[in-house]
Amino acid sequence: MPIKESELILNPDGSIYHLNLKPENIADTVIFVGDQNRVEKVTKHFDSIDFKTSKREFKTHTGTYNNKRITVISTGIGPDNIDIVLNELDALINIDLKTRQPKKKLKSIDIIRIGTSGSLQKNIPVDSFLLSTHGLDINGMLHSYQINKINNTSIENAFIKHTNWSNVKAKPLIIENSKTLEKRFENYKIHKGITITAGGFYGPQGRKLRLNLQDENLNNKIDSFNYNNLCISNLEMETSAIYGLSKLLGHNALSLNAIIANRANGTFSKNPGEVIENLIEYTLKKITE
Ligand code: R1P
Repeated sequence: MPIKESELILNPDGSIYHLNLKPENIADTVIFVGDQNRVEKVTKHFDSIDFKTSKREFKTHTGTYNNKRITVISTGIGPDNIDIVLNELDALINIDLKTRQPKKKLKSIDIIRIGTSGSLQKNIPVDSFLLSTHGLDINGMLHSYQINKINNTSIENAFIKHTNWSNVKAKPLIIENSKTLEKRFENYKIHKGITITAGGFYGPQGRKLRLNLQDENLNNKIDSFNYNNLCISNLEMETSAIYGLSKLLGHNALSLNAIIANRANGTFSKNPGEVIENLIEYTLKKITE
């Protein structure tokens, strides 16, 4: 049965609904950034750019860097946007948009997030790089899918017990990165850890301005969580959604984070632009090595 027009929505020119892309517009290596203005910060390094488009927060450039074709897409903020970007990107690759049927031979792509993030540990300072070994999903988006083959129940249960997690909130899920990509991008200077992906910036990440929080001590409990030497290193808003949907759809994903805030000692980078630029250059070098 073809997928109905209401479920797989195409624009009049045949491009996919939100991303405004056609299958030929994307490469097999895709870099995600949050901020639209970060797309140019990556593609200014390219030898050439052969395609550009944008719609809402989703801006895309495809071009060549050191003879490798790479696509850069801005995802905007949050796991809800990742749901749109991953599903539409996969549809461009693995669904025949003319027949509206999944292709017989499915293809995998590499997805690398270059993001910013706040560290939770004193020993992961501002201006350092962090590679997410796992995404710890506390926002609930992935529960809309059948995730029971990709999550890690024993770590989740330890986290639920350690934090006395409220059962009115979404059940936490732990999803691993692509180990193949991790091996390519790690080096002795990069910190590693579990990244928590929250569904908001303030209350969901334990920031208190004028509103009281459901659990004022949550960040302290998160800091002290340790499961067989796995610790929670940082908080942001996309990684677990990227890891979860990539695993379900059969793609390889890795999240790299420029640490611009340290929540443990209250510091913020004096030059966040520079650490992001350094991470962009590092990522491009590793992609083409
Ligand atoms: C919040 O300010 C945003 O910054 C972080 C969070 O994950 C969230 O998207 O990442 P990006 O800078 O990659 O968007």
